[in-house]
Amino acid sequence: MIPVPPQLLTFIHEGNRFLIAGHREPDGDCVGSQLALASALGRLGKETVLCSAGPFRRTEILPWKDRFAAQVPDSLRAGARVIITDCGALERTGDLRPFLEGLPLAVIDHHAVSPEDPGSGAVLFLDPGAPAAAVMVLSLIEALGLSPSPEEAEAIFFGLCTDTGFFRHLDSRGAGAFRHAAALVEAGADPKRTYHAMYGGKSLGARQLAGIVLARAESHYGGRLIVSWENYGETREYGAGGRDSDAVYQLLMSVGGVEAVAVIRQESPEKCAIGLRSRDRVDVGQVARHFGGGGHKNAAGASVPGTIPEILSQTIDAFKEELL
Ligand SMILES: [Mn+2]
Repeated sequence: MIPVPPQLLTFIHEGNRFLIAGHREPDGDCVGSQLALASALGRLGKETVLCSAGPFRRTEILPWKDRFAAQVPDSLRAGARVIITDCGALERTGDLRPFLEGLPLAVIDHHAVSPEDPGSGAVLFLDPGAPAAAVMVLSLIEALGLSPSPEEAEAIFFGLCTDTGFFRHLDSRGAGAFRHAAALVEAGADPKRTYHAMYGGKSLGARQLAGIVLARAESHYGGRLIVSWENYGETREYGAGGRDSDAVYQLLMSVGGVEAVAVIRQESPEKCAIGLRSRDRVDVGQVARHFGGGGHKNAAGASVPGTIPEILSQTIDAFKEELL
């Protein structure tokens, strides 16, 4: 792991008030790393404001929704510094961006971001090899001379489990994640509780919608790519209890011979989100960037204007380079 840059410690020591933000449509790593960071800075006597543009779509993060502000009043922006976690640039913070712009900025991220993305003058702690932004926050907490509290350990463990699919996505280079996991469990994290928080609590409607998406799946490139979709009406009818895309990806990725999965979700009548997963060699991050999106090699996404049939055929085409 890349060590915590001393400039980040200085950035924290010299500030009194911190706006702690992450990417729009937060996940467990984003929320967990923000919560742990805010808690640790609070123990150092700093004032913290947790903020997120939302929307909080995933059921597992709903319990923390009320801790996050969607807007920051000027009175709290005064003299504040910004730290974004699990997020490499202000544009990924969505509607929060106007509240964060113009303030001193530090970035903690494990996505493949280029140092220019956050803009000049930002303090950068970037480690594309880290399994989750949350474990980078753990390193930061330790570098600040603290040990994680039980609540911080739980939040960081939640982030680590989210981004590793409860350790399923790790390979033979993943020993560090297990060392972090052991330390976090010793500090108070509870794997059984975290597992139920992550994978329980789904609505029946979300499972039924997953069934519709599965029934519609079609294979391309000789079975190496599977695509499916859900329309706006279905998202609204069944999806109110939270989406269950992880279960859909997991089931489709387990089909013999499949190398990548794309699920298109109509977000509004004019716009669709493309969710992408892959195994090993196929780089869906590259496919997502083709659509102006981003992410990791094996998990990525983009938000694209257009109808489902248009985006479906564009998505299949975009895999040509990876699969032909
Ligand atoms: Mn992450």
